[in-house]
Amino acid sequence: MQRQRFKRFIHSAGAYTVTANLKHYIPVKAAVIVQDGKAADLGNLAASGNGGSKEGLMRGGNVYPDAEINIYDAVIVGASLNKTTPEALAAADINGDGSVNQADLDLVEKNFLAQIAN
Ligand SMILES: [Ca+2]
Ligand SMILES: [Ca+2]
Repeated sequence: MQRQRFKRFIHSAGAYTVTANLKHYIPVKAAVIVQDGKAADLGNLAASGNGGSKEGLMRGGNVYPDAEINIYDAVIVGASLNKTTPEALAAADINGDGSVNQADLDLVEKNFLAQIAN
């Protein structure tokens, strides 16, 4: 997982959707209303309500740290399914919920599919 912080920006008044795309991570996006001449604070763009994790991190899937999401990542998560050892959690608990389960494998799949769609 990777923490992304965004500071304030000033733009023309209106409603915007701000999207963060980072290679190997599932995009997050948030709606923001900008008032004329005022700065808009996005807060944590990777908050859970924007598609990020409950810790406010972008969700990834690149657990085998090569240049892509592929079968190696799925194998690592699959081999750690239902394990709660510190090693398994460090290696494959992608969403940081304290267990390695289908949700983590789903993140690998979702990120893999997003990657090949781009
Ligand atoms: Ca990988
Ligand atoms: Ca998990």
